[in-house]
Amino acid sequence: MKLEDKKRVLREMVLHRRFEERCYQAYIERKIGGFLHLYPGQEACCNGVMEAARPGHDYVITGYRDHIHAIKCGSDPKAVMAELYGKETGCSKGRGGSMHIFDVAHRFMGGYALVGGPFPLAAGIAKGIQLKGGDEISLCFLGDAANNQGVFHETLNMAALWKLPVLFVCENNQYGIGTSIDRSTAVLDQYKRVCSYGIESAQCDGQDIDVVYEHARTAVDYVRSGKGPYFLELMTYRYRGHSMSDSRGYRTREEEEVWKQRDPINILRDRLIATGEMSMDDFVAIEKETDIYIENEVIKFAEDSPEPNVADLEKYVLA
Ligand SMILES: Cc1ncc(C[n+]2csc(CCOP(=O)(O)OP(=O)(O)O)c2C)c(N)n1
Ligand SMILES: [Mg+2]
Repeated sequence: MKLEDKKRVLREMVLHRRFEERCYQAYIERKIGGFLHLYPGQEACCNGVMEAARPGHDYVITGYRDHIHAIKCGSDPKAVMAELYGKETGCSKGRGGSMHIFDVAHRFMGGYALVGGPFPLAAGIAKGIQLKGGDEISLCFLGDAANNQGVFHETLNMAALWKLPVLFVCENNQYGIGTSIDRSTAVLDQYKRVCSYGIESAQCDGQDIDVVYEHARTAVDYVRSGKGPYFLELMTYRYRGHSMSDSRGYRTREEEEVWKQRDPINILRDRLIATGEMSMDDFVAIEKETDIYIENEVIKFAEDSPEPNVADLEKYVLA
């Protein structure tokens, strides 16, 4: 990644972290309802892969932990926050909420609540690209536990058979809700599971964005050149609970601390400081500017936006 890009991405990752932490606060204040799955700890995954791809041009689909993927594709953080607030100005007009961020204009093809649901949709998008002859690729970001759904295997088979331009990104954060991967999954290395379909794959550190970026470049280039699907497994960790009602009784605080020692934002920040590209004061200033932006623009927009009109209840409902 070029130096200028690294500085920009650090700023973006700070926005992603603070945006999510502000969502947590808004949920406690009962401004946001329903389910809320947060992304802190995993920022290098989405950012590293998307820096190697073409946000807004390539199609992206993911599960319910979806706010940051949408923002990375180009969605306005204000429209994402308004969606979480259930407001008419939200990117799904307040009808979707946290798990159903959607922004076709930026080719963010949605967050989905069904675990594994996006697998065949990502393959379908890739088939569409193939039929039209475009140079886009389809990116499918999902968790480790999603790989235990039958649809994972059906999708891999067809994707390999038809050489579809789809990159599967497994954000392996070691848990599916409160179940650790070693209690749910027979083969712990997810990237090995796709070998039986003849799909190229790799596994790497998901906390260091430079490592993610380099692996993602190989993966993206492979898929875009028409060779078929690729599966990239990123080893990562979510700091907060699965959703909001999760006291994390299934894991130790010591384990969490070990992962926080390798925080993706700190890794990039410290590298830029070590090479003299920025100072700690510069970083603190970025955090402050970000907080002001989130408060004065993002939150304000969501707060000030109108609720959906009750008379419009059936609008946008397809039956
Ligand atoms: C089809 C289906 N089965 C079960 C659930 C309940 N559920 C919600 S999240 C989840 C775990 C998913 O974990 P993972 O794929 O690792 O993603 P992560 O939350 O760790 O990002 C489960 C079982 C669901 N939403 N959909
Ligand atoms: Mg998981």
